[in-house]
Amino acid sequence: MNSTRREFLRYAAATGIAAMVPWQRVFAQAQSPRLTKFIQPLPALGTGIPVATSVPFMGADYYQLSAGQYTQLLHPELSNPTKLWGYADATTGLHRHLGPVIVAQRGTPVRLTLTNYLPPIHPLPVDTTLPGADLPPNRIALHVHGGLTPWLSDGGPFSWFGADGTYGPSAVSVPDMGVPPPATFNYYYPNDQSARMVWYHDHALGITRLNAYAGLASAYIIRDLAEAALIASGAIPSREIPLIIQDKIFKSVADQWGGPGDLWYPSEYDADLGPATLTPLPSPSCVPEFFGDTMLVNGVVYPTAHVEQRRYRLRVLNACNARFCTLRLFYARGSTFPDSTEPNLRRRGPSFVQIASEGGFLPAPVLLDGTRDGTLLLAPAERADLIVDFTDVPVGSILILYNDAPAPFPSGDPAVDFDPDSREISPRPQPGFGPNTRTLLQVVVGPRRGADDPHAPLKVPPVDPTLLVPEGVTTLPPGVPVRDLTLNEDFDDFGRLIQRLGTTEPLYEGTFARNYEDPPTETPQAGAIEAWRIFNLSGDTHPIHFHLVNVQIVSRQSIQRNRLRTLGPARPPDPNERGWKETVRMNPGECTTVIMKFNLPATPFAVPPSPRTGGHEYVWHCHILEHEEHDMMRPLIVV
Ligand SMILES: [Cu+2]
Repeated sequence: MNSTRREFLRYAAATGIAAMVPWQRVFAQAQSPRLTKFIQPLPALGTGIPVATSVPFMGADYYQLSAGQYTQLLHPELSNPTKLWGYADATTGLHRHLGPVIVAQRGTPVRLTLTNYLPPIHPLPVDTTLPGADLPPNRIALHVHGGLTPWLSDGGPFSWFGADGTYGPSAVSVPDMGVPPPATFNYYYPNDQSARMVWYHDHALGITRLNAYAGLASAYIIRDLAEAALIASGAIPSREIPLIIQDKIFKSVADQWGGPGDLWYPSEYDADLGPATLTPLPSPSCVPEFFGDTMLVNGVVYPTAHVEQRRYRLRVLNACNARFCTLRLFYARGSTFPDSTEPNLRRRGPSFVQIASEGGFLPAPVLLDGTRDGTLLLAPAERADLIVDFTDVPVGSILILYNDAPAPFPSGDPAVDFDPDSREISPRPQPGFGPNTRTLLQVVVGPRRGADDPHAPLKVPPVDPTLLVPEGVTTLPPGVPVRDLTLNEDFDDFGRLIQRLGTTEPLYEGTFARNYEDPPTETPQAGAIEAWRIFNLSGDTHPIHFHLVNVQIVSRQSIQRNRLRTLGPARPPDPNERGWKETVRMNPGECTTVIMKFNLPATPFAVPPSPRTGGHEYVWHCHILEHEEHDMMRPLIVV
């Protein structure tokens, strides 16, 4: 049982709201079919995951992408190919789940034309009571997550465009490329950022969680000369494997949204989760979080990677809607099925050395040795750039990439991981098969073929740009303006759980929470430095994502229960949270202080203000997509 949520609800009960939360109900109401683990190869960049192609145009790399519906068999034992929405290179029209990846160079802008071919019926249940969700469901807004992007190309929720030629109130296409044809939109990305892996995904108002889950997401890799020099010297391995992690549920039986093999997504809110004061509840209804039961890496269900006895660079992205992941390698229990698919938790595999996060290279590499304190934790949208050395792993060894993060985080119940070793699940999950959210990837180690790679001492370039607060310091520089903000959990008009951002001034009775569409309150000046102290008054850890800016975590500090008062010492960020980030875990009962500078990107055209809000319209929000959409997002308007 989720003890913090239970605690929260006990608090709610003490204040007059009676509620009970059976943990099972937080989770899936349907279950994926049994699928054999690790019988498909891991798609690699360029050979399984397509890379988008570009042509030179107007001083930029020019991409033409389309968004459309297609089907793909994601596991040979699924009874049918899965109906997906996704991006495709318009020059090939080839759709593949999680493609195409954009590879950009620092200093070379990208121009992108996206054409919307999506059909008017969404493949997933749409709750039309969410703000904006009563509009046609085939609306899209392409957001480069982690990009330093002019607001009009940021793909914010109100910058959507429909397949029917309609546009959202903040949709402003790039001004120097002419008026785009209907159902088409032009974007401009300066790429004036150091090397890093960002990603792009849909962000349209009211349907972001569904569009991203249906497949509108891919990676966007920015390279630069400093990184190239480190690779050439052998300080960073040249063999690079992206690992994009997602959790899904596949239908076993047909329903009104699709047939067996299609993606399942909840359509009913469980009244036991909250007081549910209004009945009937909306149907379809949003849910507090979506947790899948079947894990995909690079778009493939339970894949296998074959590596040589060498060093590799793994570029990990948690692209789940709500699931956190803890990641480490264990040796498999044995070499024959099903032991080859399950970890031996007493035998740790090679360590990770983390060299970069969302905002580029860390100030120093961080060893993650797979012990309890040396486990990589990634919330939705967080990234980790890892070096793993398989040189001394015996040929023929089988390793399992293992995750045991509770869902919801941090206090979910491990019994719902479909762990075959759990005594709490009946019937017991079977070793060797999904559903199972603990085993993500099998790695088979083979002999090195060809020459060894160049080796150089592992080092990383200086953090770019220089940090605003020196490392090891948990106090703010004098004179920096501080905003106090809040993360809140209560109930919406139907009595459903709702998560919202807020200030410390109540706009509504009994809560600091504000709706996304309430007037903007975070309106920094362009070029200003600000510190935000964000008090988490809810029961969950929220990965808070900032558009436009990278932030530096200054400290985390305990807070007095449900009060805006800090207690005890300020703790520095974890070693692998130093440097720049744009998605920051904010834990329950803590105040997280971040500092950032609101620089706007340079563009070859004049950037008009947002017609809807004025200024440069961005957002900040929780990246648990079900939270973001209901309604944990606020405008960020740079003036
Ligand atoms: Cu959240």
